[in-house]
Amino acid sequence: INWETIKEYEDIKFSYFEGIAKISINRPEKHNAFRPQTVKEMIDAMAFCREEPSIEVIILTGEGGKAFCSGGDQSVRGHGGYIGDDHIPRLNVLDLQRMIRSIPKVVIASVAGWAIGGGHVLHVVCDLTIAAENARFGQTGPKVGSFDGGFGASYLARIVGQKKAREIWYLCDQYNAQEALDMGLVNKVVPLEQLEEVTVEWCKKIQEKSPLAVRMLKSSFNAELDGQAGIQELAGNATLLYYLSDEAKEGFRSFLEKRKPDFKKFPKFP
Ligand code: 1HA
Repeated sequence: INWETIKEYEDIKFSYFEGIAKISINRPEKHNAFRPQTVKEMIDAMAFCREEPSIEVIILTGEGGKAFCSGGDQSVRGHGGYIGDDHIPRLNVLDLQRMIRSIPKVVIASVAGWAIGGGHVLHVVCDLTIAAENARFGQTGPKVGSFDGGFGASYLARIVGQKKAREIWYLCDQYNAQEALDMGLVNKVVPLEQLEEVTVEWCKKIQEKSPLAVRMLKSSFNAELDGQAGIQELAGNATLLYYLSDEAKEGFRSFLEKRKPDFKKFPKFP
């Protein structure tokens, strides 16, 4: 696969192939742990993906084949968060999690090796996860002095059930790819050397489908779980569809033409 660089970054690779964008954490010497800069770059790339119409599906992954992401970089943890060059402690990965959920395009986590801690939560919030046989999953928060009580707890529990989610967090055990598949935590397990190929195949299958239908489905899945923000997302898509109708256009046109709108002519459905 001939990936073309979209933009150069320090901590991530951001590339494009036939409607697919790939955001790949590039800190393999730290098992792709993220620091504030890493997350800042991922947020920037995600924002680009949202705005760019030629990007249809997004892959989130890590370089090196040994790790997807091992969570927050513990060596830059300080008083109040993860500390970057500006000396300000941040938990900006939470913003990235929300972006992954709300972007109106499917995001697929392609996981080789470790998906641990905040890195585990990143795959959890993706729409789909394809795991290589060497993938290992788990949370470490209570071991290293952290916890993610947001999507990392409640959305994880929606996926694997309350008992299993509590086990994952309280025991901080690690789970292999087959165990992850068995608990519904991942969609598919493939040999490591086929990971990228199968991930791209899944992207292609999604790309053949009606983009508006897929978009509506993503926001529908979110709506049930994300409260008013979820409903806002779904409703925003309903507004988008409504704006495409002649009935909605009659509204603003009549205003501009300084006449009464004529909505009578539009069909009423049972
Ligand atoms: O919980 C949150 C948040 C909650 C709310 C809001 C925001 C949050 C943001 C982040 C997080 C978190 O992510 S907390 C959880 C942080 N992550 C961890 O606790 C995982 C730490 N790593 C490990 O447990 C292990 O490295 C491993 C099980 C993934 C792999 O073990 P292995 O194969 O024995 O490799 P290891 O030798 O440990 O790691 C290779 C190198 O990568 C080591 O560096 P070296 O000694 O060779 O110089 C290791 O220190 C480094 N490394 C691995 N993970 C991290 C890391 N360095 C910094 N931070 C890491 N997370």
